[in-house]
Amino acid sequence: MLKESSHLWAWLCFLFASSAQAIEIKIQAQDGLPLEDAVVELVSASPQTERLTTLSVAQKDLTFVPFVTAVQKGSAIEFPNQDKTRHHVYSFSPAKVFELKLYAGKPEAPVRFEKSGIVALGCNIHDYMQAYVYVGDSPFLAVTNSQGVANLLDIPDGQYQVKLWHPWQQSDPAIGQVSIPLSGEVVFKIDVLRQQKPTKPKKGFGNSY
Ligand SMILES: [Cu+2]
Repeated sequence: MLKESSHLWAWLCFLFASSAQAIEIKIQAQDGLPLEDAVVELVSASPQTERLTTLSVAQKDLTFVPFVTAVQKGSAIEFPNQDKTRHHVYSFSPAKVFELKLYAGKPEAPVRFEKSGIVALGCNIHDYMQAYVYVGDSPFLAVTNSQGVANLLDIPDGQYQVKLWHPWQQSDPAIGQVSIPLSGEVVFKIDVLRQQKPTKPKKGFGNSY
């Protein structure tokens, strides 16, 4: 009887152990302060099902919102224009070369990102508009919020490599490791040169739009 119940217990433990978790990973700059707009990608050695999404990078007040977006390759992004002026969004990055010629409102089709890498976005009309799309191989991706926290949902238990990226990084961040479920708080650091996020220039420039 004792033996059977311990079997049952082992089976229950197995059920729980093979679940998926919502986890938090904290990213700091080298000064220990929280770092916003950092990409966290968890890479598993075992194959994972795709989690393709369609996200949105808006143009609002002559600024791309959000500044950094992360998607799995094969996913799409819409570029709605919420300004009164027209924008002309483009990228010359090898991971995705495209342009959405001058438009107002919503362009006809979302742009699909098929190749992993960093895509730098610009606008032909407004040079100061800049943003980034991180296209990852893995389905497990998140961008840190203003508290420097990346919220990753439904991560299957197991071992992962942690790849990090930030637009202001001064060198490629070291690749970390995590084991899910996490056993405590996980913090990684990225060495960045802090800057202002791109916004429209102050008075006297851009007001005519
Ligand atoms: Cu523009």
